[in-house]
Amino acid sequence: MEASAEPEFRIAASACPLDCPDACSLEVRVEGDRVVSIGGSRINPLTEGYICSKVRRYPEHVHGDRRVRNPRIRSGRKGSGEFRRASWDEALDLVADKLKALAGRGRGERILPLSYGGSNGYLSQDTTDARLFARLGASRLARTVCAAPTSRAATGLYGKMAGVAFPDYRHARLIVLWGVNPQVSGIHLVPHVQAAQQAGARLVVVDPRRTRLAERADLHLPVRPGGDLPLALALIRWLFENGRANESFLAEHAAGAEELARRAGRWTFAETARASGLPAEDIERFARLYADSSPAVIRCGWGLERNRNGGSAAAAVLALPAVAGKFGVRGGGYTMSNSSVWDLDVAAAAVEPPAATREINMNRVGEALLTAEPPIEALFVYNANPLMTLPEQGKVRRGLSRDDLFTVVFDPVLTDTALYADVVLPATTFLERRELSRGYGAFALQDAPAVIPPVGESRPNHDVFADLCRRTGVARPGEPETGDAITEAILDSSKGSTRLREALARDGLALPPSGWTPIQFVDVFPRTSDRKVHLVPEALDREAPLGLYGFREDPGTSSRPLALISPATDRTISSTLGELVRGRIPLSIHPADAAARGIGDGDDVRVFNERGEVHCRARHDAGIRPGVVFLPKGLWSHSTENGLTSNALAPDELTDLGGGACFNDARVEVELRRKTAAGAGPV
Ligand SMILES: Nc1nc2c(c(=O)[nH]1)N[C@H]1C(S)=C(S)[C@@H](COP(=O)(O)OP(=O)(O)OC[C@H]3O[C@@H](n4cnc5c(=O)[nH]c(N)nc54)[C@H](O)[C@@H]3O)O[C@H]1N2
Ligand SMILES: Nc1nc2c(c(=O)[nH]1)N[C@H]1C(S)=C(S)[C@@H](COP(=O)(O)OP(=O)(O)OC[C@H]3O[C@@H](n4cnc5c(=O)[nH]c(N)nc54)[C@H](O)[C@@H]3O)O[C@H]1N2
Ligand SMILES: [Mo]
Repeated sequence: MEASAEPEFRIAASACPLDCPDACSLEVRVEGDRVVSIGGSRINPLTEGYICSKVRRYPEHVHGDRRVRNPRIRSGRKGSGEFRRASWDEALDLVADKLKALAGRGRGERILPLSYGGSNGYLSQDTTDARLFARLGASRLARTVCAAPTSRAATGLYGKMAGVAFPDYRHARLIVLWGVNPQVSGIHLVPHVQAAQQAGARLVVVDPRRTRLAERADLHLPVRPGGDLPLALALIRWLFENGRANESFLAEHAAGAEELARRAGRWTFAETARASGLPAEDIERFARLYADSSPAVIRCGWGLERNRNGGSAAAAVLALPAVAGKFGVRGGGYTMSNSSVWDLDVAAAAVEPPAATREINMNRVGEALLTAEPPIEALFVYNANPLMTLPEQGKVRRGLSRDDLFTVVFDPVLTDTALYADVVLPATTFLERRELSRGYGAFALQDAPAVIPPVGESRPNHDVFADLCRRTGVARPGEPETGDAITEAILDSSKGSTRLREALARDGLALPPSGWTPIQFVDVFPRTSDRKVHLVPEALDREAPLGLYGFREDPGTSSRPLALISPATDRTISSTLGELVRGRIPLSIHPADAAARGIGDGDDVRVFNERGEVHCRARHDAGIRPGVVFLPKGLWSHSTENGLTSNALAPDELTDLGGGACFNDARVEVELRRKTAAGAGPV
């Protein structure tokens, strides 16, 4: 008999731990040791059986030609990407010797661990790695590249209260998408927005770009980047001045309402129009629509935090539902990040409390590599691709090029950053190891086993850092080291560990104690000391340079008039999967801005400021606000002509709260480099 044409396969359950709100439950098709396709399952109810186009391409990432299969040691100059193959023993002994030598001479602070969002899984970060670096006395990293300002605001005002669940958006009469683009960055919210619209709900989108959802909105407010703070304060002022503030809610549930009203007082519609670049009548229309609609829900994203006013802007947006009294009903309130609904404590697995060593803000890593005293002599990169994701790419690259810097890059793929490594270590992807994970939108905790064996000689993070603890002599007997032991320790840290274990074992998924569709101020309350909303929290007021809600003007100048923004696209997750992006990626520019510069659609341009320049093509885009240009985040060097990206133009100044990144404060000029016959093509 002839063998069947259909190869042997099996379907395995998994969960996506990548940096996204949705935390999809997955169905993975495996043939032999290979992942051949990935789709969504229904274990996480939010996933509803479908996933994004990026993760559908994940098999190409797992088995692709940029995959690192063995440890490598540098053989050429830094950045050349020339390596020789090494054994794990040789590579880890080399790394351990370097780390031990620094720590042994009391120079542990010259070691900098650098990790961020590669995997949001609990096992990926802050377990044995934290133990290793704390015991070596390494410098600490402030993980601020994303969500630091919004997180400060949400903590200060509400102690990070759980937000409105995506399925409850169907109950809203008004949905506000503020600095968020779920069509690419968390797709499972979209059908709920559409269902609400079909049932008659209004949609407002605040975004400098006319995103696909903005096209279908009742009101699109193409705010100038960084203008969200005046816009939110204008609504707050109008609510207070027109008797539309909910005084009884504020009296019962809020502190600081009078002070907030006072600070919002200067933001008349006219003054706000000047600062935000929006027509005064649209701002007023927004204010009336918000006051008149209930339930009204605000989905606050991260687009509004990535500028000098980001923290105060997020705070003002989050203050709105309190001032207008939008809580207490299904589909009313706000959604920010829901990651803190879990009481799991990863530190329980690390065992070691962090040492009180110096802290380096990751947005200033370029600067730190070049000027920190004492200098950084060993950099250990994992779960991150700093060359392509941090501000001041030029500084980061010069730092990584230092001959006296010893750099380790631990990643499943050979990233642009890895080209600068002395030692490259192959990491497993989440499909090759157990992972306990949760999203920051969906209310779902998932425990997923490995679905294939490690590709090549790759190993999981916790395993390699446990090994390094032993090789550097800082390991102690009995500490959790395996994926299973670490998972147990993390689950043990929850007050509801028995319930979580039962649910995970039974369903592969657990819901938080609040359930998966809590109503704000009915099922969940602020986790502040007095369970009230703090509208002008003192700590935030002290931290912000101009005080909370203080506005800093646009940093544009006559020679750098254009605001360069770099939001997410549906091609990558931050820089993850960027190796699969084919062709060059163009800069989006409004036709009027292009015409003023003699730039045709598809022409080669130079985007520049005092920090550097990016060479790419221009693409005319009438959907972008004039005065704003757009080159996405997460590109790899092969995606532009000269290998630099928007990060080369982004300042390393910090946001008003949380020490966050000011990517969208990049101010640039664009110049024609060469006329081309070809158009920019599809993007
Ligand atoms: N210009 C510009 N830049 C930006 C932004 C912007 O708005 N504009 N936004 C930023 C935002 S929102 C974020 S979150 C940051 C993200 O910044 P990063 O965290 O540096 O970027 P990622 O692409 O998430 O990088 C993750 C790396 O981790 C690797 N990885 C995945 N899983 C594992 C694992 O299990 N083990 C190990 N060792 N490695 C793993 C991936 O292969 C990838 O190379 O980028 C920021 N960069
Ligand atoms: N496909 C995909 N999904 C992702 C990611 C990804 O890279 N790709 N990244 C993940 C990560 S790390 C994060 S943090 C989230 C981010 O999720 P989002 O917050 O949705 O994404 P951003 O890309 O930060 O920007 C959202 C929108 O803000 C707009 N924007 C830019 N500047 C401003 C401003 O000053 N004010 C206002 N109101 N809007 C502005 C942008 O044009 C963009 O449409 O998405 C996650 N999901
Ligand atoms: Mo992010």
